[in-house]
Amino acid sequence: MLGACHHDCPDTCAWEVTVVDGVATKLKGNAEHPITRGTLCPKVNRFLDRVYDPDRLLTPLRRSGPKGSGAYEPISWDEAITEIATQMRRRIEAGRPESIAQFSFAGTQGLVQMGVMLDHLFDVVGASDIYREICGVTSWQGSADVLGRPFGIDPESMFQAKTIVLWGTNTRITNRHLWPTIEQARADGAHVIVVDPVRTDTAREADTFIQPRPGTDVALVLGMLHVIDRDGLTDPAWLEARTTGWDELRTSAARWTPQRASEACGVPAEQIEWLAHRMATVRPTAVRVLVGPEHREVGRDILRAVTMLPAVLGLFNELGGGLARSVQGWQYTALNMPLRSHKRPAFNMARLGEVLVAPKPSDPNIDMLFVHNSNPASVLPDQNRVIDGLQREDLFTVVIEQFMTDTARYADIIVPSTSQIEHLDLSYSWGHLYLALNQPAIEPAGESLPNSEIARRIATALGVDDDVLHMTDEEVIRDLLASDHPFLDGITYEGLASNGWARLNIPRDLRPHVDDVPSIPTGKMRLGTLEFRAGAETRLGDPTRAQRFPLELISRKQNPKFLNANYGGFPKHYASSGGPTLELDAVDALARGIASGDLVRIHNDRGSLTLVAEISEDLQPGLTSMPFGYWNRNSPEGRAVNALTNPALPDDDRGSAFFHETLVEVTRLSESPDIAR
Ligand SMILES: Nc1nc2c(c(=O)[nH]1)N[C@H]1C(S)=C(S)[C@@H](COP(=O)(O)OP(=O)(O)OC[C@H]3O[C@@H](n4cnc5c(=O)[nH]c(N)nc54)[C@H](O)[C@@H]3O)O[C@H]1N2
Ligand SMILES: Nc1nc2c(c(=O)[nH]1)N[C@H]1C(S)=C(S)[C@@H](COP(=O)(O)OP(=O)(O)OC[C@H]3O[C@@H](n4cnc5c(=O)[nH]c(N)nc54)[C@H](O)[C@@H]3O)O[C@H]1N2
Ligand code: SF4
Ligand SMILES: [Mo]
Repeated sequence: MLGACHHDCPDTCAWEVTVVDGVATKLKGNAEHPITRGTLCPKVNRFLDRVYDPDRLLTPLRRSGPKGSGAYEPISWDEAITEIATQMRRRIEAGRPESIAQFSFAGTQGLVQMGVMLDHLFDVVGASDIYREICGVTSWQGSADVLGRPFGIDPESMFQAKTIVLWGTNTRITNRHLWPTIEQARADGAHVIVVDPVRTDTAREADTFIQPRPGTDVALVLGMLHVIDRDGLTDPAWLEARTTGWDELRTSAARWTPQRASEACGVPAEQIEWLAHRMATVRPTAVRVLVGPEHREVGRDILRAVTMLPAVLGLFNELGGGLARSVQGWQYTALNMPLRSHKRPAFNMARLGEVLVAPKPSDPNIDMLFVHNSNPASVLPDQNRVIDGLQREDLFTVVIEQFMTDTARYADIIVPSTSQIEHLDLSYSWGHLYLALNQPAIEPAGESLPNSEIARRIATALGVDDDVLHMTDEEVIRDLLASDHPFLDGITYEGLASNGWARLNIPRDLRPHVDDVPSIPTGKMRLGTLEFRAGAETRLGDPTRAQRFPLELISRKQNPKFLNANYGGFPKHYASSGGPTLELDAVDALARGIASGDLVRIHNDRGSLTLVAEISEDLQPGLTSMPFGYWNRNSPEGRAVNALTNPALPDDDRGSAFFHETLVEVTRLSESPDIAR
């Protein structure tokens, strides 16, 4: 049976499931799919083990012990739905539907199971929503500051590039199916450059690795712009016709000699000069970004600065060049996306802990939490407060899940959801321009149900009479495809069902922002003043705090067998070390008397963890790193890296939390690993 991966991964692979006597026996990448090219990835190669895992949740459950204890008893679907509907109705009838919060993210990216039905249900009910902005929105904003609606180039077109800059993205790990395109370009003479504060697996395979200090990319870009202007590397006709604000930008850059930029960002001045010249002169030049640098106070500034390079140099002019970012915008434009009410009260998802334990006057007063497609106890910053909130006795929590995650353990009712090979869905991609139809290959495990069906059952129990909530999954997909947008010309449900996938009908020679400027009213990219600043929780930004917590902590997606927190409870997916380690630079380790293998305590005033140290040559002095994705059970404290990370947000409560701007101290522990938090 033909299907597609549901993970929040830019690759959206198409797959084939072999089924024998109702049992899925083999899962393999679709060989015909131009991006998948027949292979999946180390996370998903053993996905069938996950589907048939003995710990899979198979019946609805009611809590039978204290919150967090994991003690549950099975109940019937009727009991579960009745209880959920009763709890919701009580709040709706009391005139406070906003005390119910829907909390969801991208556990599945299939459009039906990710949202359509449940979102609609909570829209109709008037429950509180969250700004689902932990990923991608800050990047979008930074690029939008320059490009208006920041449509990126087709990443597949990068095979034509001669210079490829992977700017703060760990392609080999996070976007592995782009690598063959990069290799193809390289075989044709392209030079691949990685800009990252960490020597990542991708950096190791690059032709040139550029290692700025964390959060200093704006200084690096200002130095490059200085060189670009000084050496006349711009095309005045392009700047005049296609941009505004070049005069302000060159004034900003005038003071940033390569020497000064080097002092701020740590990249040698000669390398700054070289990168500016290479990008400007050996073209087409593609700049690839995803989300890494966005998880910072200066994340939007960094993305804006990086987007200015293709704008100033006119890199969009040549096919294969320009800014290659998320292509979600193309996909959502093509599809007939359901209308959302957008009238619900909302708060930024990264503030869940605060909203539950110490709400601001403007926050809704939440006493019912409905979680699906997300694992907030694991993925959010401020983990200690998130868990304090989930422990509130007066909070009624419902979780739809496949496994007893860090979040599910605090639920009052857990209901089991189907896996991707058990339900129907339409998969879009933010890493390429292909749609895929995921058809169910086997019957649902145990009593599990698709999220959409759970929404329909709750709607029926609540007596909500609404057309959308009566639609079948197939009808929803047909409706998504029923737009008259030319990008969908020729793409039908039947065609997808027989072929599995289809490329959006976007001409391969379309140069976004050149042939078609879909977004900026003036048709001109916005440059303007650019300033380098440091985030508040960094060594430069807060020297006083840095005296107590002198190291910066980054928590990346570095495990090839993890996908966010999906596999962090599956020991077969762990790194060879057997669990998370804290990576330290040799200079910092020496100063603290720490050797590889020592037990250390990493802490700040938000939390503390005990784990094994590993001296790494991939970092730089002052920078530590811990992988994101391990479940909380992997430390003696029952917490993971997000117990330490910075939950601060932009003033308008929008965008990503500042995860990577986190100051910590690390100390060598003597004998006992047991410490209080
Ligand atoms: N420290 C640190 N924290 C981070 C990040 C980081 O880099 N560092 N990255 C951030 C980013 S970019 C992201 S996107 C978020 C990810 O945050 P989330 O989207 O919350 O994380 P996931 O682990 O991808 O998925 C959550 C859950 O969805 C469930 N799920 C899968 N399919 C279905 C389904 O069909 N139905 C239901 N009901 N559930 C399903 C899975 O079992 C899984 O437990 O984390 C953020 N947190
Ligand atoms: N194996 C695997 N693949 C995944 C995921 C996963 O968990 N595991 N998660 C998926 C998801 S949800 C997402 S959003 C994508 C994310 O994909 P990426 O954006 O590629 O991954 P990240 O690990 O978030 O960050 C990428 C890099 O940003 C760097 N970085 C941090 N701060 C800065 C900075 O100030 N400047 C610069 N230049 N670089 C900086 C980090 O060191 C890191 O190497 O990956 C997806 N793919
Ligand atoms: S997680 Fe990403 S790379 Fe792996 S199968 Fe899914 S879409 Fe492909
Ligand atoms: Mo993400």
